[in-house]
Amino acid sequence: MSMYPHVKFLTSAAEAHQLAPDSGREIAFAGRSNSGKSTAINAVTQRSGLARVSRTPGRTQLINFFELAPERRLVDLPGYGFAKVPERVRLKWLQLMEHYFNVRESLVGLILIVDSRRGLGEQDAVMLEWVLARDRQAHVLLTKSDKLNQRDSQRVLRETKEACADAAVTVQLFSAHGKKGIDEAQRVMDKWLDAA
Ligand SMILES: Nc1nc2c(ncn2[C@@H]2O[C@H](COP(=O)(O)OP(=O)(O)OP(=O)(O)O)[C@@H](O)[C@H]2O)c(=O)[nH]1
Ligand SMILES: [Mg+2]
Repeated sequence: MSMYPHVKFLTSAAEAHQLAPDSGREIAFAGRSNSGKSTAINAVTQRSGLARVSRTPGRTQLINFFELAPERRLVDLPGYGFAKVPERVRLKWLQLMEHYFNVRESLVGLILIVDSRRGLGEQDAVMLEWVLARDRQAHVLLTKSDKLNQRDSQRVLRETKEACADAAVTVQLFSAHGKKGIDEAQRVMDKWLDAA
């Protein structure tokens, strides 16, 4: 059963002044375009239609806020790393993200979504730096692990743990399609949100 039966879409922000009120606690989901962010949000909230899943990478250029319970939110940050995005769009993304990570008091942790077939990228490392600089925690989901065999998934898990050798970062394998690692991700989120 869903831990958050009343989860609902709250608001979208394209500009800094449109962010949801900064109170309570929230967890941000970030990752490359097409890494499986929206699918992961749907899996951990057990609501298949909550965050839109697109086959066209980079479509989500908004910060989308979802309310899990009063004063408890999930945030779907716009994806990055999509080659066809114009420079002007990329700069706007950068400004909005820097603003978000700088000001957000209610942010308790970052769930970083990384396609397990690609591994941790440069921009992923920057996201981790931003959140660690604010003394927040991070949890990496190596998504789409159903696409890898046992040996390769264990290798990418080990390599990612080595690359994220900071006490505030944890890493796990995840597959929304294979229903793998959903409980583990939910436990981390519940702990961060103080819901357990
Ligand atoms: N095999 C497999 N495919 C997945 C999994 N999770 C997501 N996908 C697929 O990956 C594609 C992108 O998923 P999204 O959830 O839309 O990714 P996103 O990161 O939200 O993408 P943007 O919002 O466009 O940046 C879709 O075609 C999904 O069906 C998974 O666990 N396994
Ligand atoms: Mg998405």
